[in-house]
Amino acid sequence: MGKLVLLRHGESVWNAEGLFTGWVDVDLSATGEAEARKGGELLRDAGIRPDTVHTSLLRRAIRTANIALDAADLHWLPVQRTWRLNERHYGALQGKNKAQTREEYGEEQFMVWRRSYDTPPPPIADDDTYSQVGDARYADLPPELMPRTECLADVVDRMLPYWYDAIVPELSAGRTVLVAAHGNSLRALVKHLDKIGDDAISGLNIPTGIPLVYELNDDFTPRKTGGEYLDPEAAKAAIEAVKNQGKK
Ligand code: DG2
Repeated sequence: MGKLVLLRHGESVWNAEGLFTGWVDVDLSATGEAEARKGGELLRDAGIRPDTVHTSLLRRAIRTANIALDAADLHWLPVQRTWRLNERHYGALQGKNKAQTREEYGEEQFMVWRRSYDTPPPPIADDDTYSQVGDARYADLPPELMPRTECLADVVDRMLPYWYDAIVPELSAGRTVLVAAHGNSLRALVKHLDKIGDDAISGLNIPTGIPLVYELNDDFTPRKTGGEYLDPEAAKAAIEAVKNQGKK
């Protein structure tokens, strides 16, 4: 059985500004680029050598994989990209400031939108500046699958087919697989791997740029629940920071 390495992209410019991002295709900040490089160095230093790479269709995950692989001298690895690893579509919240949203709607509603399992934010209008309707990269997506908003349950539903069809066969063949994706698409995958309940998943946060390694049993259950961050101390602090986003 191969190894699974999960990597949330480095800090994006909208992470730095405290904005809900979702499917908006923002770039990495300079800090995010440095985090991605560090992520690659952590892989290299731990002697973890992915055989294949999977990313979302979003620049922040694509560039993170490129930068990390370059740092690990693995820039030549084969890569597959899919909308199924995209960040959760944040609906009408895309482009909105997290702290202002929390202030306007209150902590409870803010956290329902951010972390509840099955309540999506209000849908985004097709003519909103931050809508992805009409974006060429989603041209092959059947129109009825194009999200206008998503809750985490929706992400689990659209991510799992890719997990079973594209990633599981590679792991079964003994390959080490790197998945470069997002806070919430990785929360969906970790929920599945660690069998985290619908309520408990609200407490899970994934830090930017720190590889999380899962050794798997033959039935794809993790040898160690929660996997292992390659820099556990940095992960602890960064997880706390993600948790507290939107608080002043
Ligand atoms: C963040 C996650 O996604 O935000 O969409 O704003 O991982 O692509 O930066 P990412 C966003 P939270 O759900 O943690 O607020």
